[in-house]
Amino acid sequence: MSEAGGGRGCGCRVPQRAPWNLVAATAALCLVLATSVGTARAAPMSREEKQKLGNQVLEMFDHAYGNYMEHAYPADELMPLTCRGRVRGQEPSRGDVDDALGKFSLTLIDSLDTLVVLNKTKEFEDAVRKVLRDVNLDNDVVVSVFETNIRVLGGLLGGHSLAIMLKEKGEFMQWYNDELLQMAKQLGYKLLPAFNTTSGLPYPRINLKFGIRKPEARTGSETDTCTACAGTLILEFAALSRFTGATIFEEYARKALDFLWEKRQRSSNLVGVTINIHTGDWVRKDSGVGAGIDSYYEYLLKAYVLLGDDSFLERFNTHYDAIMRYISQPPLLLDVHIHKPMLNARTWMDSLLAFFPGLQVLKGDIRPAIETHEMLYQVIKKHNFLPEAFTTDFRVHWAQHPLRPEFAESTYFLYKATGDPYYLEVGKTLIENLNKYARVPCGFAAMKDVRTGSHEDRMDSFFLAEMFKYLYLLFADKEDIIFDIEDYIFTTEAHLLPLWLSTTNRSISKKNTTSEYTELDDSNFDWTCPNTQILFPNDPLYAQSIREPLKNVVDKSCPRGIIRVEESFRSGAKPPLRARDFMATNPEHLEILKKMGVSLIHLKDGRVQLVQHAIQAASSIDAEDGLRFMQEMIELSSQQQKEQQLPPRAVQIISHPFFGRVVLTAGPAQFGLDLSKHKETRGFVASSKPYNGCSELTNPEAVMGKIALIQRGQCMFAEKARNIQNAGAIGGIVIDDNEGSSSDTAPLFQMAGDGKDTDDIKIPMLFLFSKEGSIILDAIREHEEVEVLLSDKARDRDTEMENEDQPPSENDSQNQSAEQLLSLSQTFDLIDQETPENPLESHSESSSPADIEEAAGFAPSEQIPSSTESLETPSLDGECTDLDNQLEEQSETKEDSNPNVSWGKKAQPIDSILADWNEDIEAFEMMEKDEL
Ligand code: DMJ
Repeated sequence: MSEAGGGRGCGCRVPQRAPWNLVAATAALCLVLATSVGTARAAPMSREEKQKLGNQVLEMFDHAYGNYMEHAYPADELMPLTCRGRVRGQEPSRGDVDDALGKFSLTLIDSLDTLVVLNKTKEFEDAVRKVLRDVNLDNDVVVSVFETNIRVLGGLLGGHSLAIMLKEKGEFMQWYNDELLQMAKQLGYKLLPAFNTTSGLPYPRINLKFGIRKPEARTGSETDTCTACAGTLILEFAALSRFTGATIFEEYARKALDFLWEKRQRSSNLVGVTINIHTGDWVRKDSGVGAGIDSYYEYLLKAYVLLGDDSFLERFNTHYDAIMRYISQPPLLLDVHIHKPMLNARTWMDSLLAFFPGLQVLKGDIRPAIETHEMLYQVIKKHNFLPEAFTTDFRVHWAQHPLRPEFAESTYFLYKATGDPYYLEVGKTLIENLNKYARVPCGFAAMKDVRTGSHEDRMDSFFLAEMFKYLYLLFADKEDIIFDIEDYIFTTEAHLLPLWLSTTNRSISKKNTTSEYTELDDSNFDWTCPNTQILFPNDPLYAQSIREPLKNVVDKSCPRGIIRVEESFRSGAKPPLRARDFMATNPEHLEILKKMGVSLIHLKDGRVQLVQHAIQAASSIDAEDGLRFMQEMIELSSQQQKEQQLPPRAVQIISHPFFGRVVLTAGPAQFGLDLSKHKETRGFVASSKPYNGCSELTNPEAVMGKIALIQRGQCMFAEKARNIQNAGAIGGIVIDDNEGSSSDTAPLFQMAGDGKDTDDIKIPMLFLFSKEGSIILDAIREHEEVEVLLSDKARDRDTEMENEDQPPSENDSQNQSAEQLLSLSQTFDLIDQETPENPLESHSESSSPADIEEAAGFAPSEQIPSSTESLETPSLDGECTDLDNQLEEQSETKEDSNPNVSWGKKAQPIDSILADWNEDIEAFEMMEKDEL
């Protein structure tokens, strides 16, 4: 990162148009600085410790890169579980994710400049030769323009930038003659047909060989693209133009940016997530800083840094002001609607926004960066990784984690800005978690479910391009890197482009950009502080003082709505009442309700009905507040119903040759032993007879003391459980009878009881879809004796079981004792709310062969109800204290009951482990067709 740009217009001032919270933040800062002496902080890390961690990063990189080169190259990516290359067309399609793969040895190209940063100059030289010798950019394959730009074009340019740097130093790359740049230029020309639209926004995909629209191209009919997809080209394209003198690339990228800027929503200055490339209409009008938009903002600021063009800074600052006004709700960043920016568009955040604190450092706005980063770190501490999406009260929304680097990126930049060793400790945790949970014998595997620890057979190229770079740089001192990193800017894929490009081939002037810009005055630098290498060298306690109030923000989270202080500041009224805070017994709340046009009716059965009539509100602002209040109440109710649901469980195969490496995501049961409260159940598996488990078992001797496998269907789940329990089974796994079903493609559900008392069922019961179930069935066929562990979360196969597991989400639920009934007299059709994924539906087994499944009583409706629908809402009072106590109690119980689990792997000699692993790989290969 260069600090050059952020340094313009120095002066860390209170912004003139500052929202209330930032003014307060600035005021608080003075107070904090005066009182922070003596506040506990992370101890400084010794040079030895930093070097040790740096070496660990190097070893991890070798493990990832070495396995890619040995087992996958020249394929695009490594499949670390099956230890082979991912070749597009030879594997089942994963949809859009595969559009990054162009049969151009993606991981090798994406890793080029990482090799130099990590001081692996010889390997770099060798890698460049391989790229020049082996890579073909003319494949008949449809690729994403965005991904090809940031990973391949960026990778080639980063490689070229460091190749010429090394050549100039005189020791390495003496033979190099701009060959990578020539390849980059070739690729640049291949991408240009994508820009053949009236808007200048590129098509999202292109055929590397046939371009767009030709019959052979198989692409070109798309109408929409994401904002980031169209707005994340300028760094690579401008660098290509300036390196080569061919101005066309920079011109095209500028034109696309100009169009997006023109299309911003003028009243909010926000952009939507997707746009029609022909009409310029916003297709998705929600707006955040994560998926779909993220790097558009990043590239505006970095384009200013790299190209020195004020127009980019002015645009960035305009957007940033809007982001801080509407989206930033520290420590959260929440999507809003571009036309109604005071309305949240989601109740969850995606993991891509974790880059934003890093960008805020570049901007010079450190305080919110520290806050958001701290919140994200606490989510990570809870789940080991950042789940792809998590709710505003920090529950998992999408459980995958494809080893994304954004959080490491922000950690690095915050360390650079603050010098606070706390961020080194954060980096250390990231390293530990990667080694403990993602490392497999053949690389690092993405997490399929952070809650269970199950893996996916993928290691994305960005893991090598970004993660290792940022982690290594975090611990490196200046002398550990063979060049001055400050002379370069990081692209969104962490490729390095030299800052001297700003003065090279500047033939593209502002003539191609919109001409509305005036000379920037001071107000354009509101929020901007001088961004020197260490922003607070004399006050390392600064960051600590900002983190301190947030230290329990996730663990002790009492789900709350977000208070929109700006709104109340604007109207001069009290902040609008949030659904979370509402108490039907509070006279003040009732008064606010009345003002908002919401009336409250006490029903005979003690419940309460809420009805809103906008025309009865005191003003249009109050009516809007009322509308939002009702909307929040619905979301709250739906969320809390969801919280009652049980999280997924894990079935882990622990016997030879699996040794815990195979973890299957399983659905829980609403009856039987609760695995989140009790220690896990471990046992050998045996099929029951009859296999459907719907009558007394004819093979009790086979299932006695074992975990019985039963097929789904024909009778209720509870009936199956009773039959196997009577036969002496210690647990049961129900396997779906719908062939081909998988937790990859179908939402998991929990097995409901039979509507009667199920207290007699004492054994744990889990559900596996057919594909996961067949892994166990195949294992029995192959190995006869198969031992599994049924638990709430996969256990670490190498070490003792973790003691600090999550509190079960069923207990996160709010106290439901005092029911309130909410009904609405208004249909909220003006809110195009995204329907959140329902992670766990609830099913009851049908007794009919047709297998009719009904949602259990408390399965939530995700729909916004119409006027006649009603919702149960929980007690809204006093839940925080109770919840905290519950959680503490639970974690104590858990610690007490957790035994150590060891598979004896530690005692195994290395040869035997390798032999086991080979067998393991064979087993995986057998499962290949099942898309493990
Ligand atoms: C990377 O490819 C880039 O950082 C991109 O901007 C979005 N995120 C992925 C990694 O998560």
